[in-house]
Parts: sequence; C-alpha cells; structure tokens
Amino acid sequence: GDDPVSRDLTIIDVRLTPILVADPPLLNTQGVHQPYTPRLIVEVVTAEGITGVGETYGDTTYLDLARPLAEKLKGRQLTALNGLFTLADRVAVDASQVSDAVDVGGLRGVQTADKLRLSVVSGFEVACLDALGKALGLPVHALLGGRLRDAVEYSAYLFYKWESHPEGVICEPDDWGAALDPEGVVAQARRFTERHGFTSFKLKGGVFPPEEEIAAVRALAEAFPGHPLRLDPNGAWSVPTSLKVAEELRDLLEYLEDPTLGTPAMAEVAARAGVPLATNMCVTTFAEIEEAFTRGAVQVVLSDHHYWGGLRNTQHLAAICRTFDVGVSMHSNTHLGISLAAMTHVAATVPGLEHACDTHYPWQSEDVLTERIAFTGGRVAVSDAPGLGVELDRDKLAFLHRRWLDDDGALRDRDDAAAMRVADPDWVTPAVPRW
Ligand code: GKR
Ligand code: MG
Repeated sequence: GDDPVSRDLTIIDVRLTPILVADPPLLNTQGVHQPYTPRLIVEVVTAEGITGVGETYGDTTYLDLARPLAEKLKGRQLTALNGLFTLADRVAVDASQVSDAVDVGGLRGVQTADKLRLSVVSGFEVACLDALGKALGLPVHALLGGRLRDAVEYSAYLFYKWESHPEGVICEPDDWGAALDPEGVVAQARRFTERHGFTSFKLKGGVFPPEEEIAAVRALAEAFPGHPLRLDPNGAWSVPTSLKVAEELRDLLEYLEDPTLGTPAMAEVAARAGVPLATNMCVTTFAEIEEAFTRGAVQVVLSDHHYWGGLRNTQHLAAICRTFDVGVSMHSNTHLGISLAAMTHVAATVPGLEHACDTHYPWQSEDVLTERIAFTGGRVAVSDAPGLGVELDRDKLAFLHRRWLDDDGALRDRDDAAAMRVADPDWVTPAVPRW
C-alpha cells in the first residue's frame, strides 16, 4: 500500500554503467582535459521495480571497488545508508584496496584509498536517495531535512581553453572558442552570461605565469564590475607568489582558491593575504579539518559530495564549518546532470550558503538525462519532484557506454598530462610550486 513502512524497499538489483563523456580542451596546471572523460552511472532497483540513479568518477580504480560493492548491496534495504560506509570498507579489504596514498598531487588533494571509497559510496548513496524519494513520493531535499531555498546559485567556471583538441584527435567539436589571454577569458565569461545568466565567475588558473592570470582577473573585474570573482591555480604557486597575487587582487576577489599546496603553506598565505582562501585541495577529508581550521589556513571549504562520501556527509561537513565560522561552497569536476541534481538538492539544505557553487556542467554537451538541467540567471531550481527529479535516457546511456566499450583503454582513466603530451610530447606535469 502507500504506507511507507509497508513498502518493500529491498534492493534487488544494481546496475553499473561506465561511460565516456565528451570534454572540451580545458587547460589546468596538470595539462589539458582529454576529449572524453570517464564517469560511472549507478542504478539501484528495488523489489517494487523503482529505480534510483547516481553518478560518480568512472576511472578503473573506482570501477574496481564499485563492482563488488554493487554485488554486496543486493538484498539490503534502501534506507541502510549509514551501512554503506562499512560495506565499502569491507569490500576494499576483500579487494586489498586499502593501501595508503595512491596518487599525490592530483587536483583534488592527496588521493587516498579512503577517499576513493567515499567517492564510490557517494554514487550509491545518491542512487539510494533517489529511489527512496521516488518510493515515498518525496524530493531528495526533503529526505535531507528540507530545502532552505528554492534555487541554488552556480558560478561560471572559466577555463583557459584551446579552440579545439589537437589535430587528428577524435573528439566532439565545441562552440566555446579559444581563451588564451584576458580578452579570450572575458569573451568566454560573456558567453557564460548569455547562455546561462551566471553572475559569479571562477577562473581556473595555474596555467600561465601569474602576471597573465592577474591581468585576466583585472579584465573580468572591468567587464563585470562588482561581480564575485575567484581564481584557482590548484596550488601552483609558492607562498611568496601567492602573497604577491593576493596583494594585487585582494580588492577584486571574493576568494583565492588553493593558491599553494598543503595546510602549513596555506596558513602562511592566509595570515597575510588580506583575502579569504578557499580550498578543495588541502581540506578534502574529515581528518584534515582540525589542523587546517585551528591554523586558520582556510576560510571557505569547497564541499564535493563525491569525495566527501555523499549528500549526508556534505551536510556534516557544512555543520563543522559553521561551528568554526568557516564558509562553505562547492567544488566540481567534470560531471553530468545526475550529479548536478544531487549537488542542487544538498546545497538547498545547507544553511548560510553564501557563495555560488562551482559546476562543470555547462562544459558537458552530452548527458544521460532525457532533459538537460537548465540554469536560469545562473541558478538551478530545486526540484520538488520525487527523488532527484531527473530521468535517465537509456539510449543516451547506451551510446556513451558503447563509446567506453569501444575505447582501447586509453581514455578509461582520466590523465590530463597524457592529453597534453599529444600536443607537446615533452610535457610533464610541472612540479609544484610551479611559480
Ligand atoms: O577539471 O581541470 C579541472 C579542474 O581543475 C578540476 O579537476 C579541479 O578538481 O575544478 C577543480 C578545482 O576546483 O580545483
Ligand atoms: Mg579548486
């Protein structure tokens, strides 16, 4: 019947579909985005035939954990969200995936087995919440305690960008044009405002010498007076360089994101920067919070439900930030509409969200939804439909999965340095600090 307690919320099937999604040639300090990036689409199916969807990273290491976890989920209850973490821990032990740091110096802080597990869990948690919401006729935000706002603001995520991927590389063309100097960055920002109405801008830096990126921020400030601006070089600068940039830009920036790497260096910059520092690199796990907060290393933490372990953990993070009077905002990596919907639901529930969230979504011309999620005035409306309020398009999913199947393995693991070597065979990801 309709009584929630009499519903059969048993998970009887879990489908995992790895896909490759088109990505434009966006530059960062490691290199350039590959023409296609891996994502994993998670579907949980209940005994009543309700399907919930989730999305997370799709690289091989994530798939290797997601597959056994999917098996273990069958027969469990949709509502057993807390148990997902212990289940994932057990799976990781079985698969001997409990080594320490597996990748130091990526763009999301130190990559540990623990974080990898949380990222996998996030895809399942979101899928379970979507299914639960559909079963109960409630939006995901209601399952998280209810929305505090009816729309969530996002920032235009500006990137230095080539016109197209290198010649001869199979890719999907894009119509954003090149952005390799201040003029190009401003033109890109204008396109963002025309297409989606964004009023807040973030420039991905760490690509060109700091003076050029300072000039780009100045050009943005001139073109969009009074609008919130951020610059994020992904830790490419030394402490003195960070301080110099801060001095030049402090009156123009809402915050400076990860100017340098590591809590001690960030604390040194924060003490004298005169502008708030934000991070998605030095505080990326609960264990990193204490040192960073007590040293005053960061003033804004960029949450990301993928690597913090889901929507409920994102709320926990926000509560800790609130306690220490540290702001929250949201980080994003290449993602599709399922994740944008999840980000929007959780962001809608976070009190005191004063900064626009980041999203890569406008860069993704492809999606697995029947309808793309729209930005109006740079905002996404919070859906009150059951679950996430999105619908999977099986044809699109099959098409992008086919691309993954047909790949010879070259693109199944995101590698921005490898993509850069296609254009510049001598490229190695620069040692940090680069400047
Ligand atoms: O996609 O190139 C990129 C970004 O640099 C991304 O990988 C970062 O994780 O967007 C992220 C950030 O804010 O640092
Ligand atoms: Mg960042």
